[in-house]
Amino acid sequence: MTDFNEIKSALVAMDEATLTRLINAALGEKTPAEAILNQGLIAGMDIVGERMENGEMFIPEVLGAAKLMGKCVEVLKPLLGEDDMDSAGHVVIGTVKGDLHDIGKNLVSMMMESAGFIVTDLGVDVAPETFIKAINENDANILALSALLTTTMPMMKQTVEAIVESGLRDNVKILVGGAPVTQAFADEIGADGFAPDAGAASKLAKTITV
Ligand code: B1M
Repeated sequence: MTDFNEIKSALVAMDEATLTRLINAALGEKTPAEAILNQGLIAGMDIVGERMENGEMFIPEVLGAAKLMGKCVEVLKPLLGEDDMDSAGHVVIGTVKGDLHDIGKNLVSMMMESAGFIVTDLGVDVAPETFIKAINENDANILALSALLTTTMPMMKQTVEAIVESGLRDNVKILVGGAPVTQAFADEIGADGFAPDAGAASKLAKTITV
């Protein structure tokens, strides 16, 4: 009988050997891969996100847990139907044009994937037209924009405006974040939400798509 709490704890503790053993045992017992993902790994990452928000876990640990989660997802992926992976939605994410910072954005990307989203990560220095192309091609329902420089924050506004002009605004929820970004700025540029950190971003993405 699979104990999902053990899987959650091993992920939060970043105990790769135990986690691998538990997942293999669960698969051996014919526990469905989607149950391992949802009740074990995603539930574990929810705890990581909460600890990050509370200042109980720090960036290197969160990155470590997210990377470990990614490894486990790779193992489970062939056993999951596409519908299971798609259930949370499709996120297009990138750091806006002119900005090369990607550490925080990568963390958001990983947390979104860990929360069950399919993520198309466009990298850094992403122009508005590139975001628009990716939203169209992937039929994305969430756009996540990152900016670390006060000088590139106006590019977030330009990106939102370009999406309005493209006619796609009603198709996507736009979330923004990055060290200099605030809720007030998100409101000002007409974004749908702001998240101060990666845990909050994946939580917000989940609630906003419901
Ligand atoms: Co740069 N840099 N940098 N830098 N850099 C800052 C941002 C700066 C604050 C440093 C400083 O002066 N104190 C400053 C900006 C000042 C300002 O605008 N007010 C600065 C500067 C000036 C510059 C250059 C202009 C320096 C120069 O060349 N003269 C230059 C600009 C290059 C460019 O982008 N065009 C530059 C370059 C670089 C490096 C390339 C050397 C490197 C980036 C490497 C990389 O990313 N691969 C770098 C770094 C590392 C930093 C600092 C030190 C660290 C940033 C970081 O990775 N933090 C940074 C100082 C600082 O922030 N303390 C600084 C860790 C990361 C996990 O946090 O990115 O905030 P963060 O992400 C968080 C949240 O913000 C949030 O979740 C993440 C996880 O919790 N979040 C989102 C982020 N994106 C989100 C998207 C969402 C939601 C939440 O969507 C929904």
